[in-house]
Amino acid sequence: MSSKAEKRARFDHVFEVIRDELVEYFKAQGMPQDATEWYIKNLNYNVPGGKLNRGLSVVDSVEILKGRALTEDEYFKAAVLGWCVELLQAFFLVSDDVMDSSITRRGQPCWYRNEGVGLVAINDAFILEAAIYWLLKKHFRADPSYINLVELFHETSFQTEMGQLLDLITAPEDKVDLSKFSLERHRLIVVYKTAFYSFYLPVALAMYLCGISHQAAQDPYALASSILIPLGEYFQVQDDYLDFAGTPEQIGKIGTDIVDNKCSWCVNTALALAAPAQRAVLDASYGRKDAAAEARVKKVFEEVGLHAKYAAYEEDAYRRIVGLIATIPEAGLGADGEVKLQRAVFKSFLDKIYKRQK
Ligand code: DMA
Ligand code: MG
Ligand code: MG
Ligand code: MG
Repeated sequence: MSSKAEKRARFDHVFEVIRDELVEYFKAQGMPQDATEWYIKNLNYNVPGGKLNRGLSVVDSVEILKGRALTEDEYFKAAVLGWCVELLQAFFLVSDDVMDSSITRRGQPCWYRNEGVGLVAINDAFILEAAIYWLLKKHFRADPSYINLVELFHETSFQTEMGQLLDLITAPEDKVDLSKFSLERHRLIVVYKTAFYSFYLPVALAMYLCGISHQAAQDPYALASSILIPLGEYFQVQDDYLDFAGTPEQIGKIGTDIVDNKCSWCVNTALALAAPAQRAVLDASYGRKDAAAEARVKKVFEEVGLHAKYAAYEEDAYRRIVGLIATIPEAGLGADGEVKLQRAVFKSFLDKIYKRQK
């Protein structure tokens, strides 16, 4: 197997190919020079440059499922699907940063904060999403998996949008009410806003591409989901924790959850541990657009021992997910004569995020 850097370079090359295809189409529609330059800048600024965990997981999963090196064409198709997931992610992140009033992303200003962009970012997000369906049609129109791929992207987008709705209405800007928060509410938010698109989607795409079919008894997709949704929940707890504990240099973004009144893992965990005086500080200072208030909240997070709680959560989540992976039969799961779902798909994804620092 090639090194991590080689793998990434090969994957990055496919981005250039699909970007150029999209730009050619854009020009062929009669779009003038200024619009074309804007579109190229949107694609280059927002699509590559992340960790690529989601996109690379499509390729890795296809390789594991097939159990052999991919042909040039198989690799390209898996990588196109990987970039479709990264396009979906770019679409969500550009809009998420507007809604969360974020400052930086991937170590640069959020797209909407660029000179002259502002609310044009809303349309730029839509146009990133549109690219997914254009690419699926171009590269998979004749593939037996085509309709499954299209439906999966649509369903997953709907789920993510439900999650973003829950995230936003649980965090009203003008009235902070911590009694509305709970770990139950948090779980629902993170499963919908993150787990489906970040974890189930890449693996299910790989499964469809490999021709794995749904089964009435012991459906491989249901089994995959039963592992990937908890994995996604764990990933978003990491994201919440890093929003508080990570430095901007480390995570590439400035944390905004406390100021934004978010129902994050951190505040829910702190609420369960806070003494009455600490609770009073949280009630008075959480969700306030004020750096001193944010610092008081962070101090309470430190006092209640959030770092140790998180370390314990992470160990427990890891063990739990390893246990879930073991529910897959050692020989794999799937219909006779088809590619079978393998434990290694999930182990590979878990290893990508365990103890992540960014
Ligand atoms: C992430 O929520 C969910 C989506 C759909 C982007 P978030 O606001 O916690 O993400 P981030 O911390 O990256 O802004
Ligand atoms: Mg955000
Ligand atoms: Mg958000
Ligand atoms: Mg976050």
